Amino acid sequence: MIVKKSKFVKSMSAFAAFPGQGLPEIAMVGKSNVGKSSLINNMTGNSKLARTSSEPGKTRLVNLYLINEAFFLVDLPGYGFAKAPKQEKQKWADMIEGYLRGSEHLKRVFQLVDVRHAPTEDDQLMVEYLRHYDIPFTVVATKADKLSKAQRGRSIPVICRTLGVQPWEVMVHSSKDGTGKDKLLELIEAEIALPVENETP
Ligand SMILES: Nc1nc2c(ncn2[C@@H]2O[C@H](COP(=O)(O)OP(=O)(O)OP(=O)(O)O)[C@@H](O)[C@H]2O)c(=O)[nH]1
Ligand SMILES: [Mg+2]
Repeated sequence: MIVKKSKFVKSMSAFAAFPGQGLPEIAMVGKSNVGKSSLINNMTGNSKLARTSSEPGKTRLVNLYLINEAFFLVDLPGYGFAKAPKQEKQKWADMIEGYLRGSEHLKRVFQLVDVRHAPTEDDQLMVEYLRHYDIPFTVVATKADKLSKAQRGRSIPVICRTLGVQPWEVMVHSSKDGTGKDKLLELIEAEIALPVENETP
């Protein structure tokens, strides 16, 4: 798929109706600073679409981006940012959960993890949550540019074991050099072509 058009549509602090609702949605989930917003920018080829930062805790709302007038990429706040005030962390968790439970058109979640590190306990809880609510997800091991191929070969099995997924289910990605971007876009293309069936609870 070629992304020809991408635009910001809406930010929301709690799940609510939004313009264009009904089109399929693909959401980014992962700990703070893992690269969720960067992934959206990389996939759309628009480095200014979603705001990113080297400091964790940049995305603080549910942000919707309309792509090719055909589907939404949904950027979510991160979890696991230890230094954030407790109240703020709770707010972000409520937003993530509110969106994941509220959206009727969520087709797939991209569960981001840092390719360099074993997934955290929060990552494991998130994956358990997605499984529990039958939300299809793909593990995206990002920041791949930070490791050699050999190093990735050692770290992917750790990610697989920790999250209970198979190696061929993990998409290796880098927002810096574009590794894996085309595969992710193909996956989205296949996903949005499917009819909407089981709506999330
Ligand atoms: N080298 C490298 N850096 C990356 C990659 N993806 C993201 N980054 C950097 O990681 C930092 C965090 O990226 P963001 O996209 O803002 O992360 P986020 O997950 O949206 O973070 P929050 O909004 O705080 O939850 C930024 O400094 C990015 O430039 C990548 O693939 N490779
Ligand atoms: Mg972000």
